[in-house]
Amino acid sequence: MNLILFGPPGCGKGTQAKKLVEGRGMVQLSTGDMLRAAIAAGSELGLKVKDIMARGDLVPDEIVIALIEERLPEAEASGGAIFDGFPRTVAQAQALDAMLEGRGKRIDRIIRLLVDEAELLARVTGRFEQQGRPDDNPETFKTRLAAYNAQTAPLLPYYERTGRTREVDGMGTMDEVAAAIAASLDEVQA
Ligand code: B4P
Repeated sequence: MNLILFGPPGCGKGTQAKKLVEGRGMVQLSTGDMLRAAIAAGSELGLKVKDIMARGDLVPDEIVIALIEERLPEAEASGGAIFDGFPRTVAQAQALDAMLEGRGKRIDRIIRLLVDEAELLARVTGRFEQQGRPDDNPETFKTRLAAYNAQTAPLLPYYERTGRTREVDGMGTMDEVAAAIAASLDEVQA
């Protein structure tokens, strides 16, 4: 099964993806984690994206599409992929569909996590205080939210047309949200 966790920064995509990896043996494909690893390693890619991410802007489509393409075989060999933070633009969604189609696969479920803006800000600010991730400061968070609203939210109608999108209340505890996601995935597998 291939799943997209969809929603604004701080809605719980990364948190829930990790739970699914533990519970279902799926592979988490987080473009944010891959980009942060490249920055930490000081690679050419890391140098290219460091300032873009620190500003809260999206990195160019071709970079993240290539990162995902490289990891698809690994996900296919396991229980499937959890796309976390990808796709974030219509061009990325189209590229993902083409890559999966070429492999005889598709996106089986899109889970949209619903969390209000005050809660998003509280979560990201909390993580900034604990971990100091540069793009989690309240000012940069505004830019990330604006990028989500302008470039990523327009993907919703694209996926709604497939009939495979489900909304999950992301305001509960991590375990409550995980249970709601599990119920939605069991429906696909039933
Ligand atoms: P990401 O790493 O994807 O960051 P994100 O959208 O903020 O999601 P994240 O996974 O961090 O948050 P989560 O909800 O898990 O992207 C970072 C940057 O990378 C982007 O701004 C962009 O520059 C670049 N990028 C990445 N992918 C890209 C792409 N495809 N195209 C272009 N650019 C790309 O967690 C947030 C916090 O909430 C955590 O501290 C967590 O503990 C807490 N939390 C989660 N669930 C909770 C709950 N139920 N209750 C209470 N707290 C909760």
